[in-house]
Amino acid sequence: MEKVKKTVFSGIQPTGTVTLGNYLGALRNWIPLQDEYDCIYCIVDLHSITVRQEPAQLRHNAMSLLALYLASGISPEKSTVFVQSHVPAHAELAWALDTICYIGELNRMTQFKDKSAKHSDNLNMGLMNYPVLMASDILLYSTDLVPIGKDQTQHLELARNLAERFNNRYSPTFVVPEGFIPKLGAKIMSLQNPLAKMSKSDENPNGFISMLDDSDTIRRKMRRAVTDSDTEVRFSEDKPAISNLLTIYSLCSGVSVADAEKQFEGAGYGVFKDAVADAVIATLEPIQQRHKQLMADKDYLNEVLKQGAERANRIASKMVAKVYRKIGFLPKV
Ligand code: AQP
Repeated sequence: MEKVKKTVFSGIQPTGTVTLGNYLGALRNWIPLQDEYDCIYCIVDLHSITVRQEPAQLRHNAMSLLALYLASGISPEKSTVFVQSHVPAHAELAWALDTICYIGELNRMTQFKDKSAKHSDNLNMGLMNYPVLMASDILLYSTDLVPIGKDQTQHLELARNLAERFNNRYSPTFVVPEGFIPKLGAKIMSLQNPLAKMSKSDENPNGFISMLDDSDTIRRKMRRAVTDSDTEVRFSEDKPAISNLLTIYSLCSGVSVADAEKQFEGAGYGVFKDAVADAVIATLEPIQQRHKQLMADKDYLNEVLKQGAERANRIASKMVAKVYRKIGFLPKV
């Protein structure tokens, strides 16, 4: 049966507090899609344990991330919002996909190489398997479109390959998904190292702005942000630090990069950084207020999760049953 609306799937890991990078590169772009698509937004907690997590902190992070989704404008009436571990089909399909994914494909993944280097004391199978679980997340829901930051393009490509491989080996089953990467903000860089992406698990908190940082902290981190050698506020490849700040400024203020360059001509970095801080604060403050209210209403948040899990389970369990049947497993009696 033809779908009336196309399906969107995306998720964020509850590995810490979502950064401005996650927001500008991903979360923010999810909001307008809700009117046009069937959107499924997941808190991908199964992914998060590929790196060691403290249980109480993980529980808190997952709930706080849900509140951030809603505070940012995700509507549980329009979209399906749920926690990955509440839907067993994610792990069930991942196992089947594992058996058609080659070790060499996973060994090549940049994120695996980066995270292996960072967590050499915990080189677990999950870390390597991460992209297969992500493929499962996406393929379970016959997803057409996956809004992601640039860092996830390699993983999405694997999901497409696995979908095609399964379809060819058995029969057409999965939709082959397309990525949706924003033109501006697809890779927000660290404030301390403009050659590395802004990451919520960065050991140096000055490298990222958390969506829940208060205004003083945001201003302080912005003032400490590294800059490039001259004093010109200009977007260019040889000015990665200022180009990153211009991207943040443009996305938060709505002023185009070209207009911002004119606006800060001859102004110097100090004035520019303060203006970037103002724009970020103005963007995050209303979200933070709604987040605070939502966190005080756990009954509501739990109800959202319950309904989201029911909806997601209905779709996902059917897909797993179909896949298992095609593979040749005995049907349940
Ligand atoms: N710096 C970034 N700029 C733009 N987009 C970004 N994303 C992540 N960092 C940036 C996008 O955010 C979504 C959710 O990411 P995730 O939490 O699932 O995992 P990640 O990509 O590994 O993000 P982090 O912040 O770096 O998490 P940790 O530190 O735990 O590994 C994705 O769509 C991602 O592209």
